[in-house]
Amino acid sequence: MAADCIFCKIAAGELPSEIVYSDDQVVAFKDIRPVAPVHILIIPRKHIPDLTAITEEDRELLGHIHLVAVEIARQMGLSERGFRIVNNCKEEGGQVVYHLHFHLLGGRQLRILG
Ligand code: DGP
Repeated sequence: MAADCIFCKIAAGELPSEIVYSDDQVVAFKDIRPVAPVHILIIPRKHIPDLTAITEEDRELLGHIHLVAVEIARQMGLSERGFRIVNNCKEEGGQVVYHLHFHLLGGRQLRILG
């Protein structure tokens, strides 16, 4: 756990959040500023600052995060409609919170990127 990391605190239950999924490796909770009807953040319990900090050791964890994302999407009725998984990496990627997280977005038509 990293000091002063809000997502570490959420994962540890030290800050309130609307958790939709939790296991020994990851926690998923509703984004405080949703930009879509479904907007969930999926985070590893392990403090990884951003996507560039992953190592070979995190290979299984990253696969697990995606399996969890798909399962949550299924539970939210999005697996047929479709959804988006986004990682914002560092400043120009729009990252604000420096604890690795993936946004699960859906429930409305999302614009094509680019
Ligand atoms: P990013 O730009 O990818 O770093 O997105 C950070 C997201 O985290 C942003 O959509 C808002 C959300 N967020 C920030 N602080 C909190 C919080 O304390 N609780 C929850 N649930 N979400 C938060």
